[in-house]
Amino acid sequence: MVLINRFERRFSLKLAFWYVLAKIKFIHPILPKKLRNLLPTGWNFHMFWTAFKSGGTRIYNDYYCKLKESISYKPKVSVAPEFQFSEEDIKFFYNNGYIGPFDLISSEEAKNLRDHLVNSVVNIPSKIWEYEFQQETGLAAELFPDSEDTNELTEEYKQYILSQVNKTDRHIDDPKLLNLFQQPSIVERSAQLLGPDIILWRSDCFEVPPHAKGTPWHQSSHWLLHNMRESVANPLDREELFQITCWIALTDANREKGCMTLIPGTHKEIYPLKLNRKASDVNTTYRYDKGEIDYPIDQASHKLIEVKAGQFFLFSERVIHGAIPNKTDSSRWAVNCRIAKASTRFFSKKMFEEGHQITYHKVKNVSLDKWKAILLRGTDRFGYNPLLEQSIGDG
Ligand SMILES: O=C(O)CCC(=O)C(=O)O
Repeated sequence: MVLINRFERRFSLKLAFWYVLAKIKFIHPILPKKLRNLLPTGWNFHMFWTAFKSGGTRIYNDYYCKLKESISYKPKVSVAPEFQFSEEDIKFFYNNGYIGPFDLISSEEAKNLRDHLVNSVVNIPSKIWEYEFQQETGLAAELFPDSEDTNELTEEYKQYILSQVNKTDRHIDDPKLLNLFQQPSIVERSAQLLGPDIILWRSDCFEVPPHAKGTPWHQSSHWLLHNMRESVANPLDREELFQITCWIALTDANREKGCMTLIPGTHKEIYPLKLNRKASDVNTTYRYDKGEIDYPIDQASHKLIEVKAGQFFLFSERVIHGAIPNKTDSSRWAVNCRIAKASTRFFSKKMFEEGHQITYHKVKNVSLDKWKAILLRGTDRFGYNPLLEQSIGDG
């Protein structure tokens, strides 16, 4: 084991103590809350060992696992011919981590939706999320020590978080967005990959402003992302394909205008982040800017996903992805949604009862009262998630 400096050695010793304590579950109720918040309860041994060996300079921000090879590439449901995938298509998805693009709405409809989004959604305070601000605490703060200049909860920072919050899960209070995600073109294709019973649990809006640098490379299957300790997404089998993302362009997204880019095949394994433990040399608030993904990005072949306004593609959010810079004078807009097997439990009982923490955003007591999953297709035989009462096609 090579421990380069004393900060790293100290970190490893602390982590070993927390990891052992995390495994002794029966004593958790009597531990002080401050200590409990330091326990990596949702980590497996590989995650601990990687962080320990590296003195905390390599950290998983997602649950470490590998994707199992599928035993069959047959579509999991039969659908109308216009949405039909072949076995070759499904094999392509399993090998590469994406498929598409496909047509969804006309470019005129996409433009109208973009206008609606900009004028009537992302600038209107979300009624879905209530939260309070708090400096990063617990394990997340230990893992990602902030440099001094970002430690402040400035007004500017609070506005930034508000704008992020306003873009998240707006399908719950915006029928137009919900209706878009419920289109058979998306649902029927997703069901062939995931199975007949599927839910939508998260959506987001993404702007790459004129001449902005795009979205950094990342993987995002929402295992630990929120507080670095516990999983947000809990499928029956972590190594199965349990979730996919649908990404819909509301403006053209091409090599001039901030299109998505991904590294085919990287969805088969989760990679750690590389960090500087001495002091944070990265100081942006966007979560994965706090570390660079530990993958030879420069040597890999990048696939640009160029799409026209109104088209979408499906991908595994575990594939290493990002968006390239927007060189044009107008914003690139897109919306996405995460679609999962209905057997996946999102958020834990404790998160519902005690309020959720998104420590990397410096927010606590996030109320999940208004959060609901949407049954997109089939039935929910599990009852793990509160469902929004809305029939398909409403809106
Ligand atoms: O649209 C973007 O720039 C990023 C989208 C993204 O990261 C995602 O859909 O997971």
